[in-house]
Amino acid sequence: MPNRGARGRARAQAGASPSSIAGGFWRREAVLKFRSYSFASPKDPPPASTLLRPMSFYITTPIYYVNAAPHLGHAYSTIACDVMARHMRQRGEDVFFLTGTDEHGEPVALAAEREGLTPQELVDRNAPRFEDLMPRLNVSNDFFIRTTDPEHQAKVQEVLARIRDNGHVYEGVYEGWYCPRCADFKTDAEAGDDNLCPIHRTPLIREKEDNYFFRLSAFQDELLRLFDEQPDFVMPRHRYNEARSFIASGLQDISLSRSTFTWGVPVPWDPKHVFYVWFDALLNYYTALSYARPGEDLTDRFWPAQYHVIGKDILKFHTVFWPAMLLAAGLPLPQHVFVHGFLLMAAPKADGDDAPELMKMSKSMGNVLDPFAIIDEFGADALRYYCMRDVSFGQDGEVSTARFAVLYSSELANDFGNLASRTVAMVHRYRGGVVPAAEPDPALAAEIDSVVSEISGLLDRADLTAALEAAWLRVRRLNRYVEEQAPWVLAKDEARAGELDRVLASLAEGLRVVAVVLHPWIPASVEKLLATLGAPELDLDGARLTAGRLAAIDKLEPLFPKPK
Ligand code: ME8
Repeated sequence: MPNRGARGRARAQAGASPSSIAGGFWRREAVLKFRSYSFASPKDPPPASTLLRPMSFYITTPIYYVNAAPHLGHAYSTIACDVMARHMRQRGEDVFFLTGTDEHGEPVALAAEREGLTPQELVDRNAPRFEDLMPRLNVSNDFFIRTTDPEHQAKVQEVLARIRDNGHVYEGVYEGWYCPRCADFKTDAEAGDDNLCPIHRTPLIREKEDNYFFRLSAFQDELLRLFDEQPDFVMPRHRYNEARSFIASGLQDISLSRSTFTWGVPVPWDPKHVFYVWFDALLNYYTALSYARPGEDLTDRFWPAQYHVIGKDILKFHTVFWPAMLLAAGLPLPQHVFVHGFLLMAAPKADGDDAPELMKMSKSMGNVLDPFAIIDEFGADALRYYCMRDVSFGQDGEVSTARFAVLYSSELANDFGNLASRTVAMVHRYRGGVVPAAEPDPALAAEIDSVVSEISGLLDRADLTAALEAAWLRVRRLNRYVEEQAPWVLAKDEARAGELDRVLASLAEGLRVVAVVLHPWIPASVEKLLATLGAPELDLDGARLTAGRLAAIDKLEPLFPKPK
């Protein structure tokens, strides 16, 4: 088996995050936050030795199945995590951001068989499509895990053997319904009268096989206690309620292994079995830390995760199975599972009716927006902005190419692009390309500066849409300021030169500050703009209007040009 870990390690170093951004204010805030939740031990205050260290912030996307091509839904979760990771780095936190691919299980084995390939050949061909998506999206992941990495597999065996040693595994026979497309077992109630998968509407398979079982039922009370004690364990609230009622309705033991196919991580105590793909997959969040950096184990530094970000389709696995597994292994639990909604897109109705129906974007429905095509035409920033702006994070939302085009031109090109162009142009026209060292307008400064703490508070709760809106309010405020102050009028009157200096300094500095806070959403455009302003620093400590911060600036090409 090729050493995928080594390939990933090379990427991990190339994509390593800037770690030395100063962050005095944020560090003070960090020490007030209790970062790890360990169900086994009471919440103690952090030890004094951590007081001067940045807070570690570990965030993960789901790992994606490789038996289909990546689509905008995958890009969506990944961009969301990237926004949070980049923001935390701006606060000076110690960030680790993980994404990757889920490569075992029956669906992959079946897809390989259909194509006349071995499963390994299939995953080696398809995983790079996902890995290549990351730089195209300008995503700053610190590692890309593949569940076929030998280091991952060894760690999965170690943790699951520990769960068995702890008495939570027994041997039995599974008889019931199974959906190969979900890689999930279904209860009789879910199978209904027609024995169809409630998600895919395809026939379920009646399975009878020897399995090892995980004693999920034994964790019901502990899980309920976790939910009661940590009401933000699952976010947003309606997903918390959904997960809690699933637990409260009674938990059944679940299959831990499969014995009718071999494409998976072998069960070390009985190699006729492979682990059920979800146990292998969920553990990626934990195993990656042990080998993402050559010769270094990052587990103590980053475990437990602050945020697992997932779509609502995999809520049960992450909010019920996963914490139960960690409790069974005696490992600390993540702080938050944030469950976002689906991107929906109009799809032709199956019955040939003309009126399209809004459906979850998915390959099998044929209603997929191709992220690569959008990036080719408009750039990654435009895609990133659109995804975070148009669909309220945590809710379902419709996406369409028409709406994308509207927001590109009205918000990115007009609101932000024009603010940048005209600010830079006026500094050149009226002051020879040098930003005056005047004191910025205090009223405006107060309105703009408050964006930093506002966004930080919102992103602590993963409220990505509201945080972007908070930044955009300031973009609009600066555009209004231009109209209110009318620098072109001031420029006609030599006696008002001081006023013009102040207006230009306020605008240029205001633009710099909103650009810095917008960096997580539209990093390439912001870097281009900040380079023009001669102020490339991204740390949030420096994101406040400051006299004399800017001096000579360059000319600026349009940030969001009309598409070709
Ligand atoms: O479920 N809208 O992988 P997967 C929003 N391997 N997000 C979407 C989406 C849509 N229309 N479609 C997909 C798996 N997603 C497992 C996960 S994790 C240990 C194992 C996103 O390739 C969303 O995050 O089916 C969803 O949860 C995930 O892709 C499912 O990806």
